Amino acid sequence: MHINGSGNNDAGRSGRMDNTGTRRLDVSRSKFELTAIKPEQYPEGDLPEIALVGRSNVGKSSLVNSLLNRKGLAKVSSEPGKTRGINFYNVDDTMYLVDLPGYGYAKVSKQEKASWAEMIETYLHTRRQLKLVIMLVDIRHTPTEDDRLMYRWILDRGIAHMVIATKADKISRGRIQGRLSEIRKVLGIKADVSLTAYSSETGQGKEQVWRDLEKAVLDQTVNEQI
Ligand SMILES: Nc1nc2c(ncn2[C@@H]2O[C@H](COP(=O)(O)OP(=O)(O)OP(=O)(O)O)[C@@H](O)[C@H]2O)c(=O)[nH]1
Ligand SMILES: [Mg+2]
Repeated sequence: MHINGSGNNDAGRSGRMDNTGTRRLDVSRSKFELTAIKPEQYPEGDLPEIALVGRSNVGKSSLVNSLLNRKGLAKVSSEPGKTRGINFYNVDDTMYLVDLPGYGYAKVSKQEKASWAEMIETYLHTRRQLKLVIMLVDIRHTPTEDDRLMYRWILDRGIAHMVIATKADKISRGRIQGRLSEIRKVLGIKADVSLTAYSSETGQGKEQVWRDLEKAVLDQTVNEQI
């Protein structure tokens, strides 16, 4: 399979083969499918899933829109706490991008925080279709305690993952490598785990991320034993 995430759709529609005989993914055929609060509501079927985790306001929903070249598909807001349930985006009937609620949002009640944490953990820990977690951090900031806890949780459970440093357009190009090194150090990201600077505004990093996703979708599942 080759994912055509560039916005150039000359590769054709779902199921068409390119001249090397591999199937091409047409990201223009993406749609919001459903919002789930509990596992019974997750989509049926066996499509591979790629989940986005990160603090509230870090840019998860913007990343969905950017990767799928669709401005208003996922709801974006400058107010943290926009995405509340687990939102499933069907990409060309081939995979789902799964937008999880953000953590670390101070303005919600303790109870609501606990229920979001449970929603996120239940999904990550039990979902058989989950292939990869994308953890997002803001390139401008040192990862927070919440980020470190989240990342440790991913590591402890052996969940296949990659990290994206968002809002790269907000710093100068010359500062990007330094920020990535610091994030890698603070979170303890191993050398073989990809860490990509991304901008949903300019599309910087998009090709690299699609390449990583393509590989992940072809790989083993995270919760294989389930
Ligand atoms: N400049 C810039 N702004 C961004 C980028 N990504 C997101 N933003 C902005 O950051 C704010 C939050 O973006 P969202 O995509 O809603 O963040 P989220 O992680 O989905 O937030 P929750 O749903 O609250 O968890 C919005 O105002 C976006 O326009 C980026 O790459 N560059
Ligand atoms: Mg969101």
